Amino acid sequence: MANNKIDIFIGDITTLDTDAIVNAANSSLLGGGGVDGAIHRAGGSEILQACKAIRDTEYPNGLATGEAVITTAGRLKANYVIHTVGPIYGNDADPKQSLSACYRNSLLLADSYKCTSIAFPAISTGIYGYPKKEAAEIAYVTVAEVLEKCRYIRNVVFVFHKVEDSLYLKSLLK
Ligand code: AR6
Repeated sequence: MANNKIDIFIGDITTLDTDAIVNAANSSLLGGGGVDGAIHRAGGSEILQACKAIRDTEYPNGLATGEAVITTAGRLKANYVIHTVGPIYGNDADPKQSLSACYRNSLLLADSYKCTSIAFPAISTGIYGYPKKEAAEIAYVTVAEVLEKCRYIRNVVFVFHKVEDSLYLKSLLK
């Protein structure tokens, strides 16, 4: 049962000491607002340098929606930051599929780095406008399914900035 591996945290994802934290980035990988801005501010310039290197060598046209890449976490307590690009709600042909891919690819990437724990923000639910309840459902269903395939991940933390945003996911864990 996946539920005993899933937790909820209310607050700032940059304070967590999970092996990996996930960043709701944009395709440029060069930073932005929201959780992306918070991670780059708290983690320092090492993260941006690593993102630039990945972009220059592997993704000159930017990272596609739903894909994920991994970098150092700089000064953060986490060991890695996984950068994924969520769908822009209303702009994406199949936002459900893309959002699910963000969770799947991030989780599998963390597992391939032998991470035992990972924290996710509510990808796409801020600036990118995804309805929060639908997004929480996709996050939960995807993570529960992909956890079955993970060898190392023992703990997934869903991070919400506000208590009210966490309630639906909390109801799914009961
Ligand atoms: N800790 C945890 N959650 C947070 C934090 C934080 N420090 N800050 C915000 N949230 P958003 P998106 C929540 O806008 O919708 C950036 O400019 C927030 O309440 O960060 O995927 C990127 O560069 C919301 O529920 O990400 C992209 O251009 C959730 O995190 C674009 O925004 C996601 O909000 C990505 O937009």
